[in-house]
Amino acid sequence: MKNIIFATGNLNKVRELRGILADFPVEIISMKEAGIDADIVEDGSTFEENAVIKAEKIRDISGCIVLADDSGLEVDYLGGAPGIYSARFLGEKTPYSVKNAEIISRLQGVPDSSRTARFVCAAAAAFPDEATVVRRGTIEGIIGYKEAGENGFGYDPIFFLPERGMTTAQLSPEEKNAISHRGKALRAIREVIADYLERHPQS
Ligand code: ITT
Repeated sequence: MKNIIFATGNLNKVRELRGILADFPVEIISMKEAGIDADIVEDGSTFEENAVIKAEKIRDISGCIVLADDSGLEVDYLGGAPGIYSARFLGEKTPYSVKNAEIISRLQGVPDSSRTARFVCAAAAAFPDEATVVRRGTIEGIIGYKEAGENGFGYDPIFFLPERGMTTAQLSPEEKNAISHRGKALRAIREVIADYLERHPQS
């Protein structure tokens, strides 16, 4: 089976990706499993640019097909923040309970209609001999009034889906993958990789 490296240091992303691509006949290996320990500077100005930076850096090191995900939370009332800085918001090592509490407090007194937000995921596939392809997926919701749910990771406990009456941290992993930004972006990029592999049966 073909090996594809997933260029991320975030084990939650690896877990979700393995669920989303469970029926895709490729072996997804993490950077750690591939023995790659690279420091990647995410200095792009969009999710897409950062996803391409990560995928191409690891492609250059490994010579393999490489997938990368750059994602985050855009809160409309905060002008789209934390956006591409979602991992770095209030400091990379700050617990998400603190980051989530801060977002809730910045929205104190703001009504539901102005609490709109979205998760964005740009998924990039870099190839040894072809141009990199990037696809975006999003999911719309509102910022909740308190954390709820134990599943997922990061900002999931405050990302409330009005039509479901719960946060993405209260969905099962399968339910989240079926509707999430990451699920949408990775299912789109799966088509791109499948097409590449069909044209490169020996790769
Ligand atoms: P890599 O760059 O190594 O992949 P990272 O965690 O630094 O890992 P990003 O730069 O893409 O990843 O930052 C994304 C952040 O956005 C992530 O750390 C979460 O805080 C948040 N995020 C992304 N997807 C999310 C999701 O599905 N649920 C909750 N929070 C999410």
